[in-house]
Amino acid sequence: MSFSDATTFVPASTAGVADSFESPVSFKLLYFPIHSNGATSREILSYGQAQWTNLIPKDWDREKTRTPFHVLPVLYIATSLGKELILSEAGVIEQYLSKQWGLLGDNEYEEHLIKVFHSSSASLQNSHASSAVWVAPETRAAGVAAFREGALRTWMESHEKHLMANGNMVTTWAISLADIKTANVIDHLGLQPGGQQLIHLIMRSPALRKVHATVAQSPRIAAWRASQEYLLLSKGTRAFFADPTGMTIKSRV
Ligand SMILES: N[C@@H](CCC(=O)N[C@@H](CS)C(=O)NCC(=O)O)C(=O)O
Repeated sequence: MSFSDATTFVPASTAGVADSFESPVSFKLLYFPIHSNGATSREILSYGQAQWTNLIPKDWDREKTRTPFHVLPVLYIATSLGKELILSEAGVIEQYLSKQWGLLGDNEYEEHLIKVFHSSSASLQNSHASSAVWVAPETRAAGVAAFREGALRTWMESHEKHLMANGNMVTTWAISLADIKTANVIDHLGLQPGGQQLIHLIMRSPALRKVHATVAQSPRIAAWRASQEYLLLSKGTRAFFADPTGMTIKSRV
């Protein structure tokens, strides 16, 4: 399945599409054949039992200029009025999709608190990428150690503190975007070379362990994770991060 040209994607006027943006009919999520920055959107689409297609680039070098910022993910939204609207940027896509299925809490303040936790967990993944992934192979082990003792410990301690203060150790809004993102980042770290050591450390935190388990037990997310499509993405993620600087994502498609 192909995707539309989004070289420029912002309509001159949003007045005519605002309503239909709020009543999407189906979605296409374009991302590489790995979990990483596509994981949370795919899980939200599965949670929402959306009609959605998991699109993978066929020839990224040629296709990238047809995306808004020449990076993925990109979400294509088919609306009830027969229009196609396009969103870019992982965090924005995840927040838009979360709104469709009540994953942003019950009021404006809850919504912003959920976005705070979502942003903090997304930052942890970015911090891992800059210190332990996109580095020279000979400095990777030192980068992983610095990440584990620095950003990861700080994130764990602060999230544990907030989650414990919530009483039930999970965000009080049942399952939320924040929970899904946190669980996805934990799983992302686990798929890295030597990631089991990071998982071992994270699982020593009862609150984070509970968030991770709560998301895994959500029936529709569990069904997506049991699918062949998901298992292939896990395989692709492991293979890609085994040698991220040695081969481009494109050549693994
Ligand atoms: N600011 C963007 C960054 C997206 C990004 O860096 N995507 C990477 C994959 S995770 C990408 O498309 N890389 C391919 C390339 O640069 O050619 C977002 O948050 O979505």
